[in-house]
Parts: sequence; structure tokens; C-alpha cells
Amino acid sequence: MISTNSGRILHTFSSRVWNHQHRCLPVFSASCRCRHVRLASTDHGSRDGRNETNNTNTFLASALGATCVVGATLYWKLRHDKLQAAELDYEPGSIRPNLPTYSLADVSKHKTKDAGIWVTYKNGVYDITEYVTGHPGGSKILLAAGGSMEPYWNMYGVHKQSGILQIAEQYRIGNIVEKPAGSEGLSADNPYANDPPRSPILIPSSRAPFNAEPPALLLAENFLTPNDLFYIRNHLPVPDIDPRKYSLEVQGSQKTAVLDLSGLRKGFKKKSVAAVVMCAGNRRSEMVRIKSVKGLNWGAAAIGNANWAGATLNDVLKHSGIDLEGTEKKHLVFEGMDKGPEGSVYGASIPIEMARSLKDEIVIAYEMNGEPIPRDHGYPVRVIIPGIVGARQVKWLNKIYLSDEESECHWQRRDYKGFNSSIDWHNVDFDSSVAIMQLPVISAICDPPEGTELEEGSDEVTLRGYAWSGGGRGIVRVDVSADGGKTWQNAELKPNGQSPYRAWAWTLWEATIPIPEGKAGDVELVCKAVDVSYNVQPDSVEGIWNLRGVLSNAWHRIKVTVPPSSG
Ligand SMILES: Nc1nc2c(c(=O)[nH]1)N[C@H]1C(S)=C(S)[C@@H](COP(=O)(O)O)O[C@H]1N2
Ligand SMILES: [Mo]
Repeated sequence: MISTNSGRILHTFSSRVWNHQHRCLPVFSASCRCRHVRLASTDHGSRDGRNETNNTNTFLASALGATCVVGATLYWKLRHDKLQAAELDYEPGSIRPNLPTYSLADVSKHKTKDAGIWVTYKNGVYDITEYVTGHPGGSKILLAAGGSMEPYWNMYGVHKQSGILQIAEQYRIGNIVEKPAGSEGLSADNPYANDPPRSPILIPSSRAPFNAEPPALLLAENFLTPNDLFYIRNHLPVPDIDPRKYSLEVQGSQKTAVLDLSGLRKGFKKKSVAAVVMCAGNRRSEMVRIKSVKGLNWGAAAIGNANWAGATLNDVLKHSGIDLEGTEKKHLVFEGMDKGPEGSVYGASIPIEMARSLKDEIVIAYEMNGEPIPRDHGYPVRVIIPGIVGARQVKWLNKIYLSDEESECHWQRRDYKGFNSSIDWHNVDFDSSVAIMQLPVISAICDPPEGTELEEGSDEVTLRGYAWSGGGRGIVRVDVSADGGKTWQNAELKPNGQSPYRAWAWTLWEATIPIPEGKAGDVELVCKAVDVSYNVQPDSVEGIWNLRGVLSNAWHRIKVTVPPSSG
């Protein structure tokens, strides 16, 4: 069985939204496992200075980090079988009249080894069960099971390898002529019609506004989450901002400074910070299992770690004549440019003490992983306040000002707050709770995905995942268990190069642990992290349930199965 997340991808592929020119290098290795891949800064080929697409050069990181994605596996096969591309006299993925035609529904039924694992490429249907069976790392292939492998194909640049597609043709079993669902597009008067194209690898939890997370399996691949794989959390339509007309207003008590994009880029020292952005609703789906909550049904991937670059808050405020130290005001407010139907904009604020202590770490960012920030993530400018909840990382940043009051925005005052589990919609008083800022310690197992069937008779399993805590509190330990939390083993933490007292980035980890003897069938894998303040994750989600399903950071538990060895 593959995870339901993976299953959902199948229904999301849309060629309409994914027609980018993929220009990543055809470099990958069937065995290399690069961790902490540094993103090359590249010429990003944007037109009129606009970051039109999430530039695909970031895929390079993924390409290098890929172990056994679809293409890499096929490449491996190519090398072993020494088949010649020239043997085919038709285009890979084209209709082959002598083969049967299948529907998308037929293909989507083939996601498991038992049912057979089918994938599509253009008009081709392929049965890749043979590949996946017994091939280590086959889990990534399974992301495409029952649907199109094109997104993965494109992502890892494998399509540029001549011959690979021809090799895939030996697994060809049929044709498909249907267009994938969702390729119709929105009508022009829909406020979301002008939203940007998105990677079909992302798994949407809502389409308008657009909200989506990547398969968690891909998160543990890269220290810096590639832009195209970074979760998207929008409350409103994505504004379409002309960079030549963009301006940031910084309102002081005496004057208002107006900065344009080139002023921000050229007028201030560029500061980079590797920092996590995580939605307070990350892992909400586990809370929903206890009792329903209001909110998007996020899995464990509403989190990403990127390198953000721009001017520091301190420099921008000083330039604008704002005296952060001397002011009597209590809050620093940020406003975006995305508007609701009544014209109200998205906004957030932070307490003045936080602005003071983080003034050289808060970035008025115009770059994400060395590229202009993609439209979905705030093009051209967003604020990054390291160590605190995603909701305050205002995208499409338009205004900064001091105030006696918190931001009046709905998402500051009437949302993103915590409550105990006896509070529900009939008795909630939002004014009685504090707006979420620094987040609690969290971790998750990304690999293997929930429901993975391990190799027959496996006596150990390798786990990979992330851990992070708010407020710059570094991760000092991650514990993993293969018996539901009775016994634990330390995971190996990958260094993130940050001080444990100013750790804005996440910590990726890996552990290989024995599967308890005689434990054929279901195995419960668990992880939990400890931060430098010795904060730990709660053992169960029951005690932290809340009506909005935020701060869901209990021990992360997933089930995998181990078939008994037949020998
Ligand atoms: N202007 C604006 N900023 C915003 C939002 C938004 O809807 N509008 N969503 C917030 C929330 S709730 C989160 S979790 C993060 C998500 O950032 P991302 O989409 O870049 O991952 O952006 C925050 N900033
Ligand atoms: Mo969020």
C-alpha cells in the first residue's frame, strides 16, 4: 500500500499548469544520496525581471539528491540491459494502435504490488510492478503509482537522457487518451484565474485559495526545500505585482518612506538566513482523527526550509527614520497586497520586543533559494521572521508600521490561537488567547511513507525526517522507535551549521533501527525530538486537540508492514 497522500497526487496532474521549460541538468546518480545539497545560484532567466515560474533550476538540488526516482531507476535499468534506443520506431508515449486503451480510472486502480503498479507518460500506460518489486528505494516510484509520472520525470531532468523513455517502452501495456482532470482551467471572471502555475507534485488541500503540500517523502531529501516543492498556504487570490510598480511603505511617526524593489536590492546590505516556514496547521490531519476541527487537512509537509535573502528589518527601519529602541508603541505591523472580497488585506503583527531582539535576523526578503521569490510565496517581497509561525511571514509585503494595537487582521485576532480541548465553537473567546508566535518543538518521519510495505523479511528499517523548534531553539536529540514507543534509539542529526540558540533552520535526521523480532505484519514507527531547552513533544494528540487543529506536534507515529519471509 502506498500512502493516501501519494494517491492524491494522481488526480492533480494538469498539463495546463505545468508547461515550464525544464532546464535542469540531466545529472543524477542511481546511488548517490546527497544531503545538504547547496543550491547553485543561477541565471534565472526571468522576463521583465519577473519570476514568472518557479524556476526549475532549483530542481538541480533534487536531481542531485535523488536516489531512485522513476527516471533514475529506468536509467539504472538502461545501463544494465544495454538496450539501444534505436530499436524503437515510434515516439515514446505516443499511441500504439496494437495495444488496448485504458481510462484514468483503470490506471488509478493500479497502485499496489497486488493490483500491479501502473503509471502513465503522455499517451502511454506502463506496468512497472517488476521494477518496484524488490528494488530498494522503490518508494519514490510509488509516488507516481496509478497516475502520471511526468511531474517526477520533469523534476529530476531525466527526460533529457536520450534512451530512457525508449527503455520505459518495454513496460508499455496500453494507451490512454483521456485528459487529466483539472486541465480545464478557471473562467476568466474567477478571482483565482490569474493564480500562477504550480508543480503537479504538490498535493492540494484546497484549490481556490490554493493550498498544497509536497509528498513528505521528498522533504527529507534536501536541507533547502526546492521552491517548487515548498508548501503553499494562501488565504486569498495571488496578487499579480508588476515589479516596476512595486513599493513598500514604511510609516514612521514623522514621515512615510517609500522603497521600490531596486532600492531594496541596491540600497541595503544583503542578508541571507536559512529558516523554516511552517504553518500552525502542519500535521492537523492527525488531530482530525480524534475529533473534527476547522481547517485544511494538512499532512506532515506544511513546512519547508529555505534560504531567504533581502534587507534586514533594522536597516529598513533605520533608513525610514523609525526608532525601534526608543518607541513607546507595542507592535510592529506588516500588511500584504492580497485582498479579500471587501477589500481588506492579509496582515500580521509581532510584539515590539520581538522586533527589537530579532531586528538583524528579520529579513525583508526578495529572494528564496537564490531566486526571486516565486509568486505563490510572496513575489516580489515578503517578510521572514525566523522562528515563528508561518502566519506572520507576510507575503506580497506592502506596508510596515508601528502601532499601539496588534494587527486588526482576522488571522491575527480571530485565528491562529491555541485553546484547550474543552473549548469548541460554542464557547470560544478568541480575545482570551494569545496569538501564536514561536512554535513548539516538532518532528516527523518522512521516509518511509505511511503504509509502506517493507521488503519481505526485513529485520531493520531506515527512517528519515525533519525536526525543528520555534524561537531559534536548536534540536539536540531525535528519538526513534520501531515498537510504538516502548524502546528508543537516537537518530543521527545532520548538522545545519547554526548555533543551537539561534537555529532558524530545521535539522534533518536519519536512523536505521531493528524491527522487533518476530514482528511480521504491522509495525509502528515513532519519532520525537528534543530542543535545546529540553522541550519535548507530547506523546499523544488527545491532550493537545484544539478546535482549529493548530500546534499538532505529538510524537509522529506511522504504520508500515513487514511481510513474513517465505524462506
Ligand atoms: N499576504 C499573505 N501572507 C501570508 C499568507 C497569506 O495568505 N497572505 N499566509 C500565511 C500563512 S498562514 C502561512 S503558513 C505562510 C505560508 O507561506 P508559503 O505559502 O510561502 O509556504 O504565509 C503566511 N503569509
Ligand atoms: Mo499558516
